[in-house]
Amino acid sequence: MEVLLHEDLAALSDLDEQSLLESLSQRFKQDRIYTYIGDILVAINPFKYLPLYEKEVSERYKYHEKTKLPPHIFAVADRAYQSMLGRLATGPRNQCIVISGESGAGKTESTKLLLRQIMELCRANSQLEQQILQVNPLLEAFGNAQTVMNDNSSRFGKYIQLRFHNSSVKGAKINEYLLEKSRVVHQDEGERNFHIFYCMLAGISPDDKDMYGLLDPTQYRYLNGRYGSEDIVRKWGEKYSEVCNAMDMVGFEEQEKVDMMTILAGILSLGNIMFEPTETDALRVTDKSMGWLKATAGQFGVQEEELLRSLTCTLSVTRGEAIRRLHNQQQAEDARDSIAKVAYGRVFGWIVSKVNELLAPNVDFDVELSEIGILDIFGFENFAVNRFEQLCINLANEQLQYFFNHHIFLMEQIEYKEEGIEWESISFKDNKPILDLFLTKPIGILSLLDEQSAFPQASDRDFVDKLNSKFKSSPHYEVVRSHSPLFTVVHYAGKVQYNGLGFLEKNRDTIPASIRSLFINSVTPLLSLLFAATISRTGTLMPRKAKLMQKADDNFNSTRKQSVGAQFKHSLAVLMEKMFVASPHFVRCIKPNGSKLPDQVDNKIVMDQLRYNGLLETIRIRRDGFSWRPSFKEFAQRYNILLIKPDLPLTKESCMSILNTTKIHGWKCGSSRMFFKYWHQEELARLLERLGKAAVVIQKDYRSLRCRRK
Ligand code: AOV
Ligand code: MG
Repeated sequence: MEVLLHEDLAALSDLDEQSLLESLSQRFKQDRIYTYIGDILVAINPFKYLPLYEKEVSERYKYHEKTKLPPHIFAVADRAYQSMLGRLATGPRNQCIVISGESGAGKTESTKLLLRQIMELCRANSQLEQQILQVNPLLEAFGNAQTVMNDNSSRFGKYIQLRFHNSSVKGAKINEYLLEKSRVVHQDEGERNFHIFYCMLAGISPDDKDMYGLLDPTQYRYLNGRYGSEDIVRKWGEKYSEVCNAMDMVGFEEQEKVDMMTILAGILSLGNIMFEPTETDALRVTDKSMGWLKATAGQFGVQEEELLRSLTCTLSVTRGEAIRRLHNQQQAEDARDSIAKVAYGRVFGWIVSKVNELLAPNVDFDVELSEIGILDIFGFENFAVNRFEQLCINLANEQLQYFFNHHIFLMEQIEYKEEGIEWESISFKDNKPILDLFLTKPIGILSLLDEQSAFPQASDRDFVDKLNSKFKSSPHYEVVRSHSPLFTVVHYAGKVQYNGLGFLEKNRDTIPASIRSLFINSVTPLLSLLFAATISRTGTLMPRKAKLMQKADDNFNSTRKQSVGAQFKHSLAVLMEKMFVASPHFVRCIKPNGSKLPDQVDNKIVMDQLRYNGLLETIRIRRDGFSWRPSFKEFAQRYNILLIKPDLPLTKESCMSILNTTKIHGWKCGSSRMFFKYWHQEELARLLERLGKAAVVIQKDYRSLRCRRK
């Protein structure tokens, strides 16, 4: 029993898959949801309230000694913060906390707890710290939604950068990745639209409801005619006031708030516009939905005729001549849905840019500031139907798994070899080939998608045929025989079958010029601003001039616009660049069962996660390996004080003499660096601290002696 309850699995001498599962689930049954593997935290989602995060607990974990307290998410915050201050060890000052796990495993909750504890550690209790915490409800309302896997599923990825000067926070920046805009117009069985729609409808006052032209929630097609029980509606109502408070706090002006809500109402009305063919070639709005057309035009602040035109035809310019092409019914419905998606996407981007303005008022990003980044992306997904969005989400998870592998297995073992450390190599499931399948140029999945997207006549079928012909012999790809354009990717976390329908359109994501000019001419100030300016990848609004120079967006689809896939690939690469030069801290979230239930462990589901996360291999490398590897110079510089010889040469011999004065054992010496176990860092920090205290005592004694002498 004792062994089963071990808090650090890396300390166990013998462990196989079964006993690993057993240890974790025994601990889980006693509400011990956190377990260490050396310096890595494993967190199992309890799906219930646990009294683990009270003020008093938070206090206890501030500047704590890891071995003295049970594993905790607050401990990760503490470690990142102290490392950022240079208190714990050598290494880069910038830190990143990487939280991974499949959808519903607890990443977003962990992120919130980490943020809260880091803000507690800064202590100053300034307005900025409060603001950093308070923007979250706003982002979640607009960016999260209920899915079959998670009632509060993040439908965008975020990397939060906290910037510090010494110990206090000076600013924060949120980078958002790939909001799942398609959710605005379509949700699968058992899923919902973004929270904000339900919150708004539940929480708004009757007067405001009239002002925005909102009707009964069950009327709206984009909400699938579904609303919720009284209990749920009450909760949404409460959430709405939270969102409104957050908006006030972020500093939205009254008019901006009104505009934003009116745009949301407009999106809902727009969704109800239906079309039917006429006797001639033209298409008309059904009689029943004429009212919705009028309502939408009013809410968007645009001319009804102009809205109708942009729904029912496309204007293109060929050799200086404007040519109008009438839409068929499908094209009109697509135009309607793309207006809804682009409007929602722009509102979201604008909110993020407002939040960033608030959180980094005067941060000069050139000044030497240190940083803690927290990455909370959308977890690995495998639904009944998987679309372009799932492909991007799963690619991001693939990239994160690679980052983990690279850090934990690859770099470490390469250094053993280079430095002549005796080592029995530990194999791990390298997912580089899967990453290459997506990212390689010119024949990765994303490049082929771009290639096909560039042909106006190409179909989704053509794209999938192309994949089939290129990758049919790849071990990570499977051809699917079907009338639909299906294909399967064998991901690190399992096989996912994708439906290629809509891939080309979603990847192109072009806004027809008529829609842009429709919105630019809107009398709703916010709407016209959102389309006159463009929103950069980082979420900041850029003036139109800069945008034109960047050629980011296009008119009449004539200039080349970067595809969604290419943009996403680029932002992942930028993110990885940032993370590779920081000291990483890993939190591996595990979902105990597939039914969102407390106190239940589904052995198969957990075992699958342990396997694809490579947790057993991680335990082995943390147990046998040396995760901290400072150069002789770094080590001697920092710890020469233990020998009380500040002018010690920064050599191997000095490192050895320093260590020989301590009782620390189990370290090794390479050809240019030292090799330490993960716990050595703390032992050395303790020695330094004791020495620091001793120095204070000596100083005090000396002073009192002098006083007495006087
Ligand atoms: P995710 O971020 O990993 O999924 P969340 O953090 O949203 O998952 O967690 C899902 C739900 O599990 C939350 O809404 C809570 O109800 C519950 N939960 C998670 N962690 C805790 C905890 N520490 N204590 C109590 N309940 C918890 V996704 O965003 O879908 O990939 O995209
Ligand atoms: Mg989440």
